[in-house]
Amino acid sequence: MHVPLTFSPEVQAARDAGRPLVALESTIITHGMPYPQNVATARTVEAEVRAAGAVPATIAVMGGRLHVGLSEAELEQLGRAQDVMKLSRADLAVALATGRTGATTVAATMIGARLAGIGVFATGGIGGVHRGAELSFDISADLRELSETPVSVVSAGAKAILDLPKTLEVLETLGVPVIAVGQDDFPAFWSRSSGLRAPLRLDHAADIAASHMQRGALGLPGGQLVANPIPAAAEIPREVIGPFIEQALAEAAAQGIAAKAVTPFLLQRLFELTAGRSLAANIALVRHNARLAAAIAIELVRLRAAA
Ligand code: PSU
Ligand code: MN
Repeated sequence: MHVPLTFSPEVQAARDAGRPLVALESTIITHGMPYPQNVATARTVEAEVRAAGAVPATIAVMGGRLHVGLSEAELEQLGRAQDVMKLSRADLAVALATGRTGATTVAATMIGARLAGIGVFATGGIGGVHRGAELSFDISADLRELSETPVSVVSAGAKAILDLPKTLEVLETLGVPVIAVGQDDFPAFWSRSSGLRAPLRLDHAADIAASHMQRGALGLPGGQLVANPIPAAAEIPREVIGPFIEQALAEAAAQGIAAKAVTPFLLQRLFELTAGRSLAANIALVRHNARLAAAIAIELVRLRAAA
């Protein structure tokens, strides 16, 4: 059986010409932001990738096909749709086999990127170890995917809605390099610092690309978590966002929100509690990550040509 892969014309042309490609996820569109800001952001992020000299490939499952690169109309359709499936590693095959439409999480987008030969992927925040995981066992499949699938994921770290120390511990156990960019601390999405030191630091796209290639040469599976802090001008300081996070978490617990619904619930509540400020920060950091991912993609093409 083959994978029902569909490349957009733009992505197909980039593949044919050996141009740098950057994968983008779609759960951020369907479950991470409200309409219409979600579609506008997806377009802006794609434009950032192009302006930085690479080609964007937004990944989603539509009508039972794994799309790598979405047209304007497909992006709009996905962004408007209600009750879109949230597809992680566990769900991808069922969705494809049964002709469904769904958005890909970080884990599923990594799988799509690997199938398309794309080495780098830009997003906002990754899933991680949820607070209270010692009781709920809620640990995102994104972490294991990073240890299995050779794609470098550019994020702004992980949200403080998660248990960040435990998230870093699990990544260390899984052998995933966690690389802060331009600073020593692991960033916390809306805030530049989590107060925790990242295990590794690289300040240049060329080094991140070289390290990505070196992992392949070593025969190591898995990718890299590149943690790029939000631009200072867009930051929401930890002491400002902290109380809202506590409130959103308390509401999730009181309402019995569980499993796949946890992350979307918290994101929506924070959007409401911060009167949209969380969303503005989110857009700024994804754009910033798109630019870094494009720079890494360009370096990957250069290194592959030299190899
Ligand atoms: N964290 C965010 N924003 C997001 C997500 C996570 O700050 O949009 C999305 C991503 O698609 C991520 C997924 O892969 O949620 C993780 O969900 P879960 O925790 O259910 O694995
Ligand atoms: Mn989960």
